[in-house]
Amino acid sequence: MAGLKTLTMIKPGAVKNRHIGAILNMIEEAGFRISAIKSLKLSKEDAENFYEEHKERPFFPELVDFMSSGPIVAAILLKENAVEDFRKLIGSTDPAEAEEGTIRKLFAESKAHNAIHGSDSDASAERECHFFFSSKELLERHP
Ligand code: IDP
Repeated sequence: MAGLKTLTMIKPGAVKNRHIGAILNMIEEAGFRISAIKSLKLSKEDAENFYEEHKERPFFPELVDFMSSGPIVAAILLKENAVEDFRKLIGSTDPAEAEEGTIRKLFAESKAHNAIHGSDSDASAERECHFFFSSKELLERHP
């Protein structure tokens, strides 16, 4: 059975451009329950660890610099089929390829500065939720 949770980050560009409220509204309107949420600034080391799987990619230094350039909002989202449904809501990595009405189409500035993150599998969601939240904050609630 598909998992019930996913992890999102509203990235520094979207926070700076004051899109937190609009993005959280879209997330709730799409049927996700926000079960944990916080605003914080990642260090370079935090960003390197979070995106460890991309460390050999040419864009890795740019990604780490961007993700540690300002505050982000991290949240755990609950819904049936959370990972797949949330990837649909955010759209393709490159906003030029994202469908109309998706969060990245509306708020991303570029492929590198693409407004929002969504876990790409249930295993990633599990790892990423623990990256940001303590066991007390990780209380399972029904979506
Ligand atoms: P995803 O976030 O849609 O799952 P990934 O391929 O996992 O996309 O890449 C992680 C993040 O790395 C992207 O969200 C984007 O911020 C950045 N990124 C991916 N590809 C490029 C690129 O070609 N140039 C610059 N940044 C990129």
